[in-house]
Amino acid sequence: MKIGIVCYPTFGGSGVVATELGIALANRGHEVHFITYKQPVRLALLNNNIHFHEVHVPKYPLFHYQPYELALSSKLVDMVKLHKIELLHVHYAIPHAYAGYMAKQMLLEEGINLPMITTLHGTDITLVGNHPFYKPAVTFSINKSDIVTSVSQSLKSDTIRLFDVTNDIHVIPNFIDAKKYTVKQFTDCQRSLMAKEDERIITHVSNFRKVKRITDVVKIFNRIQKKIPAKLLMVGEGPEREKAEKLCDELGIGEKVVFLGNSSEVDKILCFSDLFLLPSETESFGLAALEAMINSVPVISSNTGGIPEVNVDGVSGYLSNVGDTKEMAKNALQILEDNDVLNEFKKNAREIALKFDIDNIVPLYEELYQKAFELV
Ligand code: GMT
Repeated sequence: MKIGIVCYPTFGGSGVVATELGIALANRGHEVHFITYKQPVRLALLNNNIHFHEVHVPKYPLFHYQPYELALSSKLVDMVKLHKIELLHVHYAIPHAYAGYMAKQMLLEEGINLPMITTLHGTDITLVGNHPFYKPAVTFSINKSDIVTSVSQSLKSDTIRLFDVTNDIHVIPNFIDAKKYTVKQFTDCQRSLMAKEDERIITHVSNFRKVKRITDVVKIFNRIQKKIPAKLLMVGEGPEREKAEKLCDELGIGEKVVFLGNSSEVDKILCFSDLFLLPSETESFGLAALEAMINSVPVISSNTGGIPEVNVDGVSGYLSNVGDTKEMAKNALQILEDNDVLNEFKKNAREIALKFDIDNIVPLYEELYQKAFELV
């Protein structure tokens, strides 16, 4: 099958999922075309079945805002015709589902009936998409997609609650490629680079937006480090980073917290981590938690959105109400203070993560692609 994938190419959950899905589809013999404004960060092009087409938006003095949707729809039309793409899979509703639908309509004028699948990822529904300025366009593009998927049951419920949806929503959870995480040797981890032998390593990975509650990460760690020797690794970049750095300074824990910025070595960092913190305000799925879990890292998280569908309370970690940093720290210590308990949680975290293995999930998308052809 020739599949066009539209996604955000930057660090961020939806782009990562779209890229990993595209790579998996290519490995299963499909021809995959990524169409976006930059090469996705996790995309290596050394594969005959993977192609990348960059969307350019020329600057013009009249434009206060560059019309990316327009450039994207035009590029989609051109690429579909040039490469005989048979199906479009757009990730993140804004503006991809809207641009995809416009491309679909333009192609229809030329007698090409292209099925379009939209995958909803989270903030396109819960934060941004729900804004009155976007809502009519998001509702329209959800309802006009041939097939809609959401990455969790919780996101499906949110979509139905917040939008006037007339389309069915299929839940297909996010995934990880377990094969990638089996060959690692403990010696590859180079734990000693980051912490002393007696220190527990606690990690947070995100894009440091407000929704991630970065200062809660620092507050939880502050309580932990008062009881046991520990180090906090903060991986990512974003608007809340400075606030978090200031808080570390105020609490006098600056030396125990390392801000690593964006990293392409997240797996290496997770390999030597003892605990992962995800106290988000909302999270449609929590791919970062799943990536921690497949690396045998237990998760302390909030009990919001789709996180409970991934992190199982008392098994792979613990879940608390949003903002309850005191309880989160208490739960973290419960896991970290005893080696046997920690090892049990580590084992469980990996076992649960294995259920989300790519080999179980990609066929679900392939089935829907077949169904999409029957619908157009
Ligand atoms: O919030 C992010 O980290 C980025 C965002 C995105 O769309 O790029 O992530 C959302 O999609 C991810 C992949 O499906 C989910 O794992 C995240 O939970 C979700 N983020 C939120 O809902 C806040």
